[in-house]
Amino acid sequence: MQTTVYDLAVIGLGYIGLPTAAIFAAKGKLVAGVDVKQATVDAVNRGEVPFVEPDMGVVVSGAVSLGNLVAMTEVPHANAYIIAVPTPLAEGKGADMSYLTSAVEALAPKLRGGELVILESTSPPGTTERLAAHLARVRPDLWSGAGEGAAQVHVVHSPERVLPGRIMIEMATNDRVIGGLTDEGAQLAKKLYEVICQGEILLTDATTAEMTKLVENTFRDVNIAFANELSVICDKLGIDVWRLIELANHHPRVNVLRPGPGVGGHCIAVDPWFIVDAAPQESGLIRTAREVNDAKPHHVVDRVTELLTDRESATVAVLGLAFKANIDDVRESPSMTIVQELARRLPLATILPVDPHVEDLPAALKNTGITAMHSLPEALAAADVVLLLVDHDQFLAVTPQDLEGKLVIDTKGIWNDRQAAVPVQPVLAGADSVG
Ligand code: SAJ
Repeated sequence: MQTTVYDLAVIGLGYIGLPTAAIFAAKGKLVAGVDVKQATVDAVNRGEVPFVEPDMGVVVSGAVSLGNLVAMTEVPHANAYIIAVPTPLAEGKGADMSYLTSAVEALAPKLRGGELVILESTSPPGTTERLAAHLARVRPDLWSGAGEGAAQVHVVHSPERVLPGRIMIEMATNDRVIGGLTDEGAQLAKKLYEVICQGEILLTDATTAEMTKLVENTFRDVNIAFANELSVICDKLGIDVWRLIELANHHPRVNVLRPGPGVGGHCIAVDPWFIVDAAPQESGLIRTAREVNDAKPHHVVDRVTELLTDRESATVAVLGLAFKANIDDVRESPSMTIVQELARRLPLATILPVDPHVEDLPAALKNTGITAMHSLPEALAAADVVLLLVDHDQFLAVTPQDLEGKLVIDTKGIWNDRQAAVPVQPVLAGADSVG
């Protein structure tokens, strides 16, 4: 029996793999989406997206109903493969490559020669070369000079760079970097991505492509660390950090980013460690920036506890659990650390978490003594302290009257205009300017 050979198989149907598969399918390619989770495969085959991302639902359901996108748990035969599995942080701050290793092991037996294998997962320098070496080891029949007449498999790296919340737009319009182990491989990948990418396609070697992705997120991390450190300095010196940054940014060559409660998400808080791991002696600044950003949630907790030295049984409304505005993703969110530590350091306080995008209390908060999420009006009415951690649109609508008589810590600087209305007990600096 003739088995289907797909134009493309995308391995890993998460935040990157699923939209990639769906967009190629919508452009007319016959695409297999592969995931180890049966529930994900079933959801995609029903035309559903198993997570929240604007505009993705219609593309996925369209591609599935056209018959161009089929999800499965087994890797099929395909002319091209895109690997988009997680490469999270391992103990000791290196990368956990176990998902990638499993994907390569599942893929290797399916190769027939001449295929394109693209690694999209964010990866430490040298990963693409190691991936090719792994395939060559397990399939020597398909490698250069080995099998008589067998075409070589082309391995390339093309890092994803889309922003959660804007994935569908950025996947089509962002420039794309492609790093090949051979020029031929890079050219083949370019031809494939031209189907979905309207941005510029830039070719380089695989290790430079790997570093490009890490450097983009590290650039952001280092710059956010500068803003976060400024906010801590300003708390000590009694300066409004938001006004300070606004003034400094009037200079034509200065653009300080925004401080916050810390850096969350699975990218910016993770990727710099891959550089530190690859060159520990040479990455002092990058390591320090990570440490500054990781320390920021603890600084926020210090400020709350300083405010409450005489009122340990106060009620604290915590506004925002997601790792950034207007999304529902709480993984690696600084809010998790802050709420856990508040519960530990203020055992007599009542903590009321609020997040319009998070319905159930996240698992990470289950052992804190907190039992439920709360609505914004309910938490504001009960609170002695209002701690703002995320700039969700809903929180912009909080009025000076809502905050009257309360101690306010606004880590995102969205309520600057209402400082005069808020009776804050300053500890060194004005507590309402804590960034
Ligand atoms: N943050 C600040 N201050 C700022 C900007 C951000 O504290 O001025 C915080 C956010 O609140 C959040 C964290 O940083 O906790 C990260 O948010 P983000 O929106 O900057 O980035 P991510 O993690 O959602 O997505 C990043 C993007 N990378 C860059 O902008 C260089 C995206 O393009 C990447 O594709 C993504 O990482 C990824 O997958 O690597």
